[in-house]
Amino acid sequence: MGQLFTKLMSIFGNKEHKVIIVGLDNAGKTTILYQFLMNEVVHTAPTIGSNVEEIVLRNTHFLMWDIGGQETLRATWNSYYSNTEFVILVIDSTDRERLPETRDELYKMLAHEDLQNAAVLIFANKQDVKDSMSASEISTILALSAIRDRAWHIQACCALTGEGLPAGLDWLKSRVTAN
Ligand SMILES: Nc1nc2c(ncn2[C@@H]2O[C@H](COP(=O)(O)OP(=O)(O)OP(=O)(O)O)[C@@H](O)[C@H]2O)c(=O)[nH]1
Ligand SMILES: [Mg+2]
Repeated sequence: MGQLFTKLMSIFGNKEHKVIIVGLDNAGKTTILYQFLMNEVVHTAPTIGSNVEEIVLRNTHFLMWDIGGQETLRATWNSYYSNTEFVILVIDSTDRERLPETRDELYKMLAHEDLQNAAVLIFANKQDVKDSMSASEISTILALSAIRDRAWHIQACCALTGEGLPAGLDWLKSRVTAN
């Protein structure tokens, strides 16, 4: 009965897909979440804890958790991992210095047992800033091509204009359909 209910829910598009949005502080996670929700730029303050919103894309429901990225908060990220289908990793493409720190956080997450089935979408954010790193440069530094045990995708974007965000959401949706 439970299984039938789940099946019917998925046929009618009501299943909620859990997404966590992670990345270092100041990457633009909260800005992206509210662009998804309202198509506008909200004034943000550093997130302490998390924000959660339901984003609906053509009948597919995503429950998105935007988690604070300050160093002291990163130890709490794993309390959000269970039942996560998608990880969105947001990168400040102007922050060359801390890209190795992001890489460490990424590989720590990928090794976590609760995320073994999660696909990963990487947003190379802040592409509007001159001299920001390109998506392919970031991809090389993060060694993304070495990730073979799950689906991943990198997308250049600018959370202030929203450019690149719909393409990222489309990728999430395509993965839902693929599963
Ligand atoms: N130029 C530019 N600034 C951006 C962009 N996206 C976000 N910002 C700015 O970056 C700053 C941090 O954005 P937030 O969304 O609060 O960052 P966060 O990742 O949620 O940070 P924490 O909550 O501390 O983890 C804000 O001043 C945003 O306006 C972008 O695409 N381009
Ligand atoms: Mg935030």
